[in-house]
Amino acid sequence: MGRFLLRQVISLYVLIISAISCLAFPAAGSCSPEEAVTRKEWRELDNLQRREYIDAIRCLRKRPSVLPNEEFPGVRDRLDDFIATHINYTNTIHNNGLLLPWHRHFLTLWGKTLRQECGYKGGLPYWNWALDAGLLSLSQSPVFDGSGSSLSGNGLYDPAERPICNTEGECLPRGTGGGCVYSGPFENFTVHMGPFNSSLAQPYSPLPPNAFAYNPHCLTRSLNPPLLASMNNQTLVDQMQSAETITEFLAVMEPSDENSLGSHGGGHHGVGGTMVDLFTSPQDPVFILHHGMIDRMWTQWQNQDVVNRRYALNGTTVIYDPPGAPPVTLDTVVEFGPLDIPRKVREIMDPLDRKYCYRYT
Ligand SMILES: *[C@@H]1O[C@H](CO)[C@@H](O)[C@H](O)[C@H]1NC(C)=O
Ligand SMILES: *[C@@H]1O[C@H](CO)[C@@H](O)[C@H](O)[C@H]1NC(C)=O
Ligand SMILES: *[C@@H]1O[C@H](CO)[C@@H](O)[C@H](O)[C@H]1NC(C)=O
Ligand SMILES: *[C@@H]1O[C@H](CO)[C@@H](O)[C@H](O)[C@H]1NC(C)=O
Ligand SMILES: *[C@@H]1O[C@H](CO)[C@@H](O)[C@H](O)[C@H]1NC(C)=O
Ligand SMILES: [Cu+2]
Repeated sequence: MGRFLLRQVISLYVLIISAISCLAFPAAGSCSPEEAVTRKEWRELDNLQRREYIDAIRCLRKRPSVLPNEEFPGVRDRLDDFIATHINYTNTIHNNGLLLPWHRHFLTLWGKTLRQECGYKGGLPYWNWALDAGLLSLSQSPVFDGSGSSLSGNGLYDPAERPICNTEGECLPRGTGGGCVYSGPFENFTVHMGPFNSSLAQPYSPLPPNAFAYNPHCLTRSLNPPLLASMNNQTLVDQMQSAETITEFLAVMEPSDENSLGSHGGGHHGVGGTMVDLFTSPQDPVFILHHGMIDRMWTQWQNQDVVNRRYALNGTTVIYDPPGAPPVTLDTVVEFGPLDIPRKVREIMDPLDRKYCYRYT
């Protein structure tokens, strides 16, 4: 009798404990595809939805930062918290095994902040660059047409724009702008940090000097259709989707060789200007949409074979995967500065995890 009672007490106890931990960790488990928020391509949003997203970004500019301005002079508002965080980790989250997981989480934190602090209701939009990779002029793209429901168009043509060259002295054909963005919602949009020389992005490098200095200047672009055509076209999308391993996928998306662009680099250089600065590129609003497409490519590749691909990783935690750098594992801890607690890579691998719960069209 007594033992029976004891067992009942124990099961009641277990019940209470699990109820409490359920409340404390409501994010545990996974959500169904039906519950998931759908992330759509920019063209799939109507003008009103596009403007809601644009307004939400403007709202971030009006919200106070979490990082203190005395310590981070370039951080003037909530958007800048994201920029400073990206600067801080640049040399550990690019051209290596962390590109995909780190940026997946960064995008989600961005979306969460838009919803919680700026009343944004939709899913994050993405930019399917393959739809624009055949255009002679990107002003034909709804993302860049310069209208009030675009993310603004080109930068002013700057005849003095310097070509971008790699460490082997090979230079990319210059883009069509180079100066300040002069149309659409982000005309004369002031950004606060950078630019930094890409030579500062090196394995084990310290942060650039004055990494968080205040240097107000306009958002610049230099749209480059031929570059986009060669790095972000549908053939390459198909090649990524038919990759057998994450290593093959990354070889197209973002080779760790610093002299090849991949589709990740192609999107950055195809937009040009601010987007080419490895440290501060999230200052261009199109950054989130470009990385949305990257995350979509990864998600779709993972979904083709969940058993073998959900937790597939390759590469290191140091930019350009130098020999001897620590390999990324599911237990690697990634940090997000003031934006979130540190996370294990394992937590970031599944978009249908409760803490994410999104899918792509
Ligand atoms: C942007 O700057 C240019 C040059 O200073 C100026 O002519 C134009 O009116 C500005 N546009 C807006 C919307 O402030
Ligand atoms: C970046 O630094 C490299 C090496 O110090 C230098 O050769 C190059 O001119 C710099 N580029 C810019 C745009 O300042
Ligand atoms: C896509 O880009 C690759 C690599 O630059 C190129 O070989 C291929 O011909 C391109 N495909 C199309 C359809 O433009
Ligand atoms: C990871 O990538 C390296 C270098 O590309 C390759 O040699 C290795 O086989 C890959 N490992 C896995 C598990 O794919
Ligand atoms: C920058 O990274 C360091 C080391 O990981 C961390 O302690 C610091 O909080 C980070 N700061 C920001 C602004 O992300
Ligand atoms: Cu990045």
